[in-house]
Formats: sequence, structure tokens, C-alpha cells
Amino acid sequence: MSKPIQTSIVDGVFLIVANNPPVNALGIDVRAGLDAAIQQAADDANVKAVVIRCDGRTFFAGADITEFGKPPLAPGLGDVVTRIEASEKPVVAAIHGTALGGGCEVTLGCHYRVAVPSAKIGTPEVKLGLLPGAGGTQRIPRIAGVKLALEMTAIGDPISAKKALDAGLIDMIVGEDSLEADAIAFAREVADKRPLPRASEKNATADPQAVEEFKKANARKFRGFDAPAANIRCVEASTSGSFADGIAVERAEFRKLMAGTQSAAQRYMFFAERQAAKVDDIPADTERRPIKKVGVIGAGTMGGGISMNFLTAGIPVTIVETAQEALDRGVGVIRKNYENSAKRGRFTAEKVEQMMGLLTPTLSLDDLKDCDLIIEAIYENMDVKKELFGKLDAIAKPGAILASNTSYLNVNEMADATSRPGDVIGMHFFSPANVMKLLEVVRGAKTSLDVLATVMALAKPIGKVAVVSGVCNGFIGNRMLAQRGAPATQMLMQGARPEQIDKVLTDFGMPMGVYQMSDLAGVDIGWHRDPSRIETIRDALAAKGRWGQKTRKGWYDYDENRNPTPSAEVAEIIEDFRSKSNQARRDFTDDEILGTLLYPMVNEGAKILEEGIAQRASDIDTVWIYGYGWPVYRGGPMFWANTIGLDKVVAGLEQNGVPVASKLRELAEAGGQF
Ligand code: T1G
Repeated sequence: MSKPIQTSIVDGVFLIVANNPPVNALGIDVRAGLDAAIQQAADDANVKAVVIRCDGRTFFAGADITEFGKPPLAPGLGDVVTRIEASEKPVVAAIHGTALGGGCEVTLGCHYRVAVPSAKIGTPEVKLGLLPGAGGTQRIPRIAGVKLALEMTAIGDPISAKKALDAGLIDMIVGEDSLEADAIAFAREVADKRPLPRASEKNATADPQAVEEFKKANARKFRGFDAPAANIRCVEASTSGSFADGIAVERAEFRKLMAGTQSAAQRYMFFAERQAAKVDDIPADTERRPIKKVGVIGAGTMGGGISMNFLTAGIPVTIVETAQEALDRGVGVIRKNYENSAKRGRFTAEKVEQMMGLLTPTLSLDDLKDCDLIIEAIYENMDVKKELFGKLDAIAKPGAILASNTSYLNVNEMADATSRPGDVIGMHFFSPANVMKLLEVVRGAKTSLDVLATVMALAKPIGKVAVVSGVCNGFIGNRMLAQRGAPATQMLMQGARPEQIDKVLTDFGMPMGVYQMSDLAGVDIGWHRDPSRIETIRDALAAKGRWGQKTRKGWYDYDENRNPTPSAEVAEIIEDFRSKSNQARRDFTDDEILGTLLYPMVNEGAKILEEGIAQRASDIDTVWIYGYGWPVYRGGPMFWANTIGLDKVVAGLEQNGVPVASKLRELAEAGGQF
């Protein structure tokens, strides 16, 4: 196998080319090769300047994440960057694709940087629970100032070549198709220019006000995460001491994060998300069906959101409703959503018109006859859905994929209502469908491999993370979520309070608790609507019109800004139920509440694995991160269970009389993990 680093001399310029597919990760061979090449250039008297570029789709996309957690191998990236910067001959980075993390830091060690217009640079380490550990937190503020350094390191989104040029992080934007030639020409131009601009020799100007404003503006986003604050401390250190002092702070903060559970969880999720896209039994050469035109049935909240995903990706959508008024309302909401996004700078007005131009509203199902994919998002009633699939079977062209957005109904029954069950699949979007990233792809018993492969591959272009689920009630996410309802009610009956239970979940990092979520969705969802029939606490609330936020009272009372406060009336209702049930009141620790709520979900996750509904535990974790707001720094319910110990989960379940899934018990007894 050829070495990942190749060198040559072109017009007196030492050209270093890396080739380490798929993303030129800076693994040990790449680092060692780069280090040796820089030394070789230094020792070669014919060499006047150096250019570093990468083959393949991108410049170095960072350190090799698969090496993390293993004993570090020398040279470390920090040392390689130091050697580059110390070179007595100018080193030019030639950037295309995404120069990320350690890749960005390599460019910052270079004396000059040129990039193609489409290039991006960034330091996304914080998304792995880390920070730029090869000098990035010290060199970015010295070149581009504290403000941009805070954004790049503590938030971690890449910036465009243009923005980098404006900030001084890039010296020149070159031709999209002439990167190497332009970089060599640039290197020859600066070959004799001295002194060489070394970032480490610059000073960063303190800006305490910017730091405070940044912390304040992002407090909600950073809640629960360790890494953002560590990044901020490093950037602050860049303005208060020597470069070496700053590097020492960076190194110490990096080591602490690397040893922590948060980064382990976030690195696990990096690979889990990518693994989820792979379906084990789909051969790599499975052909996908072209999706050039999509039909969506139902212009309500889900239908509208689903349509936006395709319009935003430039795929024409025909949206169907049964009544003109509902159709107009649905199209109006789509336009409003886009216009609001445009106001926030996400789209230009032209782009909004272009996307709306791809939308064809209609009252006729027949207009879906030439669609490649048809997704129904009508209300959840099996008879109505089966009738619809029967109609689609007659209308849709051969080879069209027929999908249901059902969140729990049996996709196999819908498939059997057609003569083409192989073309039927579930595509369960999460509300708001144009925002939530998760797409549960429900594989029916007869769904064909190319249909599954096509829908899985469609996720990325429409901005979704797809996870395959087999057919069962509630698929992966909702099935597990349903497991925490009964234990929560049981704790209420023993004296716990709704706000107490919710606080445990929000402290844990969930966006909201059980009762806050019930109030948002509507306490009356699924209620039998008979105020005289009071069998559960929920019945009692619904009978009193406590339907949640929409009636400004539910499990909580709400002010005009929808801020919740605990309700005396609800406490009375719960106490009434408890006393009638003769259940003794008792105190609960937060840990107990957490285990009582989450262990049954983990247990259900184990059953989901046993039944083959989910391919792997990391798929379940991906569902919870992208569909239910589970805090990524805890790595999903299955990963979390591994971190606290499966034996502890089993003990907690047994204590609450919950039958333990055999897979979970076996793993716990063997000291194993999901
Ligand atoms: N290390 C190892 N493998 C990586 C990798 C990396 N840095 N980046 C990607 N891969 C694998 C990935 O798992 C997948 O594998 C394949 O490459 C394609 O990736 C010291 C500490 C570059 C924008 O965080 O954001 O530098 O599934 O499907 O959608 O300061 O990958 O095919 O087997 O994502 O085109 C910082 C991480 C590291 C960037 C391309 N860098 N990568 O996206 O492809 S920490 C990052 C990405 C660091 C230093 C620190 C994206 C991408 P497989 P993909 P893509």
C-alpha cells in the first residue's frame, strides 16, 4: 500500500501531497509522513518554499478519531504543527473541501493559506466534547481575534473561505480547479519574503466584554456540556500570557476533556450516526431508485414540514389535500416558515421563491401519478390508511415508492392493501418535520432491498439522520418512551410531584420532563372525552379542562408567556388519588426517580434488540439523540446504561418489579455491555 504522504519538487517548490481516504484524517502514518516531509524540505537546499495539499474530497478533516482513547503515538499533531511553523522556508497550505480540527490547525501552523472558493475551515472538536488540541485555541485568536475564535472553537461550525479571508485566516482564494498550480505560484511569490508570518509570534488582544456577551448569548446552548467552557478558557488564556503559557492551558484542558465521559459519549455518537446509515443485509451494489419528484398527502403540520425537506433540497413536491381551504392553509404555513427562516438569514428571498416554485398544490390524488416517492401524512386511522394505499396502488406509476408517516401503525397492513407490498415502507418524521433530524425508516416484512436502500440514501440530502426500525407498535422511539409513563404515575401515587419528576429529567439534560411534554402535546390527546368517567389522574385533569399549554393549564398552570408553575389543584387531585389507593407516601431521591423512569426504557431497548427491531444499540441511541433530545453528552439510553453498569439497571428494575429482558440480564450477568 502506498504511503499516505508523497512529495515532489515543482519549480523549486517542495510539494507535499496527502492521500488518506476517505477524509485525510491525520492518523499516525499521515503525521509521521508530514513530519518527515517538512524535515526533508528543510534539509534540501534546492527547496525555496513548501506547499501542503491533499488528494481526494478534502484537506485534512482532523485528527483520526478512531485513535482517541488509545495510547498516543508520536509524533503528536501539536509537534508536527510546531515543526511546520518553525520551518525557515515558507509553508503554504492549499485548502479544498473541509479543513477541520487538526486539519485547520495544520493550516494555522503554515505561514500562508490559500483556498478554493468552496472550501470551509473550522474547529468542530467541541462537537466531540473536545477542543482544538494542536494549538488552534492559541493561533486562531492571534490571527482572527477573540470573537471569531470563540465562535469557531466553542460552537464549532465551519466558516466559508470568504469569511476566513475577511478574518485573515486565509491569504488568498484561488481557482476552484487550479488549486495546486495557484498554490505553487503563490509559494514562489513569497519564497524570499521575510520575516515569515508565524501565528504563535502574534499577540491576541483581550476582549472580556466579548467573552461575557458570548457566554450569555450561548448559555442555553451550552447547558450541561463541559467542552464549550473549556474552549472559552483556552481562548481567554491566549490573551493573558505567552504562547507557551496558552499551549499549556490548552493541553491541560484537552487532557481533562479527553478523559471525561462526555467526550467518550460524543465520539461514540459521531460513529453511531454514521453506522446507522448502514443496513447490514443490503449489498453495497444495491441499485437505488431515482427520486426526482415527490408526492405528499396531507398539508397539515406533518405534511407541510415533510414537504419542506424536499423543497429545501431542490426536489419538486406535489402536495394533496381534500379541501381547498386546508390546502391553502398548508401552503401558507410552508411559505410563512420559509419567510421566517429568510428573516433569520438562512435563505434569500429569491431562494424562498425558488423553493415555493417547486411546490404544486392539488386536490387530486391523480396528480401523483408521475411521482417517484409518495408519502402519506394523513391522520392516524388504519382503515383510512389502507383505503388510501389501495387508491395509490391504482394511481402510482410502476416503481414508485409508497411511504407512510405513521408514528405507530402497522406498515405491513398498509402494504398488504396494495399489489406491490415490496414498494411500501414507513418514513416516520418527527415534529416539526422540517426541523427534527431523525427519520425512522420502517422496514416492512415485504419491503424490497432497493426501496430500503433508496430511502436510507435519501436521508442525508434532505438533512435527516435515518435509522431503520422493524414493524412494531411505536417502532423504536415511541415504544421506549411509552415505558416511562406508568413508572412516573406510580411515583406520583407514592407522593412524588410532577415538577419534581420533570426537574430530574431536565437536570439530566432532557429538553423537558414527562409532564411538561404532556402539556405541550395536549393532556387530552387520546382522552375518552367523558368528564364523568374519572379512572386516572389524567382523566381528572382532562375533565377539569386542564388540557395543557393550549388551555393554559394542565399538569402545570401557565402564564401568558407559557411559563409553567406547579398547580395546587393538580397536587390536590393527585393526593386524592393517592389517599384513595391507600398507597403509602414516601420520599424519592433524584437518582431513584431517574432510574425508575429510564431503566424501563433501557429494558425495552434490550427487547427491541432481541426482536431485531433495531439492528444495533447505537441505532437506538441515535434515535434518542435526534428524535427525543436525549443529551448527546450522555450518548443515548443504551450507552448511558453501559456507563452506569447494566447490573445497576437490572437491580433497579427488579426493585421496581419490572420483568428484565433476557438480553439485558445476560449482559449484566456476564459483565457485558450493549
Ligand atoms: N477520523 C476518523 N474517521 C473519520 C473522521 C475523522 N476525523 N472524519 C470522518 N471519518 C470517517 C467517517 O466515520 C466515515 O466513515 C467516513 O470518514 C466519511 O465520513 C487535535 C482533537 C469531514 C465533514 O470532527 O465532520 O482534530 O462511515 O460520512 O458526510 O485538535 O466526516 O464511511 O466508515 O461523515 O462527507 C476533528 C469529523 C477531529 C471532523 C465529511 N474533526 N468529520 O462528511 O462523510 S478531532 C472533525 C466530519 C481533532 C485536534 C482534534 C465529516 C466530514 P465510514 P462522513 P461526509
